[in-house]
Amino acid sequence: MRITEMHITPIALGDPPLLNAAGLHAPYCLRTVVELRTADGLSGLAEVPGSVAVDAALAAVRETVIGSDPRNWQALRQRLAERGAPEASAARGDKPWDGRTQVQVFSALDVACLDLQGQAYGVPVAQLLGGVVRERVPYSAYLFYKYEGAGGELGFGNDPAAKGWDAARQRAALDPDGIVAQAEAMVAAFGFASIKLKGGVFEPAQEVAAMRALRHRFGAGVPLRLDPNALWTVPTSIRWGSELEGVLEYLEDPCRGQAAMAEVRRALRLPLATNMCTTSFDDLPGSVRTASEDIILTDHHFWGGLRASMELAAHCRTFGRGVSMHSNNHAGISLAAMTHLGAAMPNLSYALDTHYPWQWEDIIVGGRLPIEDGCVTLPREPGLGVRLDRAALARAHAAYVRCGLRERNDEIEMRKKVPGWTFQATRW
Ligand code: GKR
Ligand code: MG
Repeated sequence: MRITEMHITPIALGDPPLLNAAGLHAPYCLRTVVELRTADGLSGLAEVPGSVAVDAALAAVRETVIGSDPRNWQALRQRLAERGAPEASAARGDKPWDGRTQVQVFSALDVACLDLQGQAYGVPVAQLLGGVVRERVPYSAYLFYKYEGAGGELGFGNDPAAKGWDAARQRAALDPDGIVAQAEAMVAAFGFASIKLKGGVFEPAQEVAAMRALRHRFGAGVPLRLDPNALWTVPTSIRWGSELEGVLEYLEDPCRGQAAMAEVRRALRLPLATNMCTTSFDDLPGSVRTASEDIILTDHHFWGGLRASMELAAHCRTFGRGVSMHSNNHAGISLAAMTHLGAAMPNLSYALDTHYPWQWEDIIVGGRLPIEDGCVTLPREPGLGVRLDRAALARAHAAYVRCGLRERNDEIEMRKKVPGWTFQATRW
């Protein structure tokens, strides 16, 4: 089996004006779709966060990829590493999302090769990762403070006919009542049984009040999480974290770096999770030494693929960490990949994050994957179980060309609303 073609297609999908620690989401989120084709007519897919840097890094390895056997991933991985190894965690940057490039090349190729392998062997990717532990993978509602509007070509909330979640996705949510209303609509539409709020937007008191309002509305049976994306100091994290003891399932990245997280963790009776202080294998010795978190949120896009995330899960089991998953905006190929990983990970201890409800478009045959009772059912077909809708891909690529965005920059977007606004790595 030989890879004969590698296609790299940047796309843009509509994204509402969601607020976070680094500013505001642009009207489109960018993704890059990678397709590997084999001589015998198979097509293997992957999707990664989009940027010109990622696209260039993918294009730079095309010659290494072409001619490779996708069933021999470790051999291809080694050849790729000789050209440029995945970056260490220091290159992650200080934004809520991971700024590395090369590691996404490994992720994209790992996933697309697994998709090909699964199709060649007639089994789902989850079986290649070790076997299916659960057929229905639980996801969490992911709430955001947001401005009015839906983003993309829907035109900032000017669809008065929208109902249910489609209407709620357009509405502003800037205070605890708005967050509770958003949660009600999202839970009603998708049946989520856990709820996360993206914090780091308003002063801690306001975000803690929103968590209390959610607790009041949904009760102790619905686990809650808050993620200020490391914007709090250690004293702030301890002060407001102590208010959240008994309210949250876990507090995610209240402050920055393993030493600070470890200090907060020692002071609180509240589990801490991270996708910011322990983000790659070179962070694991520090995580063990400092005991910086209880739960590591893997993300196959940034740990180097699905197989790397399974390796991480084994470390988590060895060192007594819980494991779950982080997300950024994504389409159905990534949702399928995350679901195979969630289906195969024996020690998955929490519902996974997903931004999927915030988008309304997709690029896969059959349209959007359903989320029911808060779960995505593992696709049954061999490989990832999703196929490219080429007309939808062409539309999403045309949107990419038209929109002019070439990398994510939430600070620039925020300045359009709040002139002079600047990102601060630590704010409160
Ligand atoms: O989409 O604005 C966002 C999030 O802030 C995202 O970029 C983060 O990476 O969801 C993420 C997180 O858990 O930190
Ligand atoms: Mg996070």
